[in-house]
Amino acid sequence: MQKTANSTSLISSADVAKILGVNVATVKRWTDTGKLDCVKTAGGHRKFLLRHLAAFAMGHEKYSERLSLLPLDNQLNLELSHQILRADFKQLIPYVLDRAITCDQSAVKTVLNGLYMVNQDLASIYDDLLTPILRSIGEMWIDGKLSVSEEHLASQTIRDGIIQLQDVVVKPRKTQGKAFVLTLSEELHDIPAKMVQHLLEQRGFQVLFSGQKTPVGDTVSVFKSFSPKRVYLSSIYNENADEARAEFKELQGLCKAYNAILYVGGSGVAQLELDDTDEFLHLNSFADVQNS
Ligand code: B12
Repeated sequence: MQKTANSTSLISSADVAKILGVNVATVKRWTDTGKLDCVKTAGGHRKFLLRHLAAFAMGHEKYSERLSLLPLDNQLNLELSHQILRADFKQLIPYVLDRAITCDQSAVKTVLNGLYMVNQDLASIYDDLLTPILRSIGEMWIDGKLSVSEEHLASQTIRDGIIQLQDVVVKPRKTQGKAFVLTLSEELHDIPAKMVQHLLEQRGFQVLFSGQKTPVGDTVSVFKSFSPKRVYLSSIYNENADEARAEFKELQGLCKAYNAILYVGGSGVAQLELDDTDEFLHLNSFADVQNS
């Protein structure tokens, strides 16, 4: 039977010992000393979530470099687990693209969770692994190699993999205030916005995620109720550039009125033909979001 750990799976002490390459007694001692978080069942058994392991791996490089991912997914073979350990994107890009096109959600989740667990930089997973894969899905659709519905299936498989990662991403206790992440009112592309959300949460921002098709004119209530310090607009495609530009101007006005810094990114920004007198910060990659 297929067994694939995802963000809500409860992992046993025995499997955690195998993953970290230590014995069960050590795992139990680490939970007692608080070095490794866990949850306890009614029967007092220790159980672990992926985010507990991710937090431990993030704080203990010695172990993250030699994690065994096999207990996490019984479909995983040694070669693939080594590609994840080495973050070998050259091999992983065609593999994940193929798994996305065949709607193999658990294979996509295993690669994303595995990369995050071995401390691979989240912005790099988004910039250097998932962006090329999503662009290839678009090219295959344009070249007629994928039908519209197959493009939907493949991109949604990636989107689901990203969304489940949200519960694995380690969020610092200290918060940095609120950040509002949106797309304009005619935009259906929200996968990059989800990536931005995770990167900001990983930095300690509380993210107000309104995602697809957000009518800017209606966001006054968000500024009033939540006073976000930062606003991130993701723009990938603008059906009507003039209307989109007018909406952008409205958003700019709101950011000015409510003292929020406006960040903009995405392949659709060029369509807005914004001139640099406009007060906003144009970011070109998820690494930029991480350093913004
Ligand atoms: C998935 C997808 C969809 C899905 C969206 C699902 C969802 N929930 O997101 C669906 C099926 C709904 C869809 C619909 C359409 N789509 Co579409 N879609 C895509 C696809 C395959 C991936 C989009 C994506 O997430 N890319 C990943 C991002 C990360 O890549 P990127 O933009 O290059 O990002 C880089 C930078 O821009 C930056 N970045 C990106 N976003 C952000 C945001 C911030 C804040 C920052 C700081 C940085 C940043 O970081 C990345 C660098 O590492 C693209 C192909 C492609 N090349 O992207 C087509 C694509 C964007 N779609 C396209 C089109 C034409 C459409 C439709 C009009 C098709 C139709 N006729 O119905 C509709 C329009 C819907 C609408 N009104 O928005 C075209 C757009 C062409 C253009 N720009 O003019 C593309 C490029 C396909 C193509 N090759 O032609 N689509």
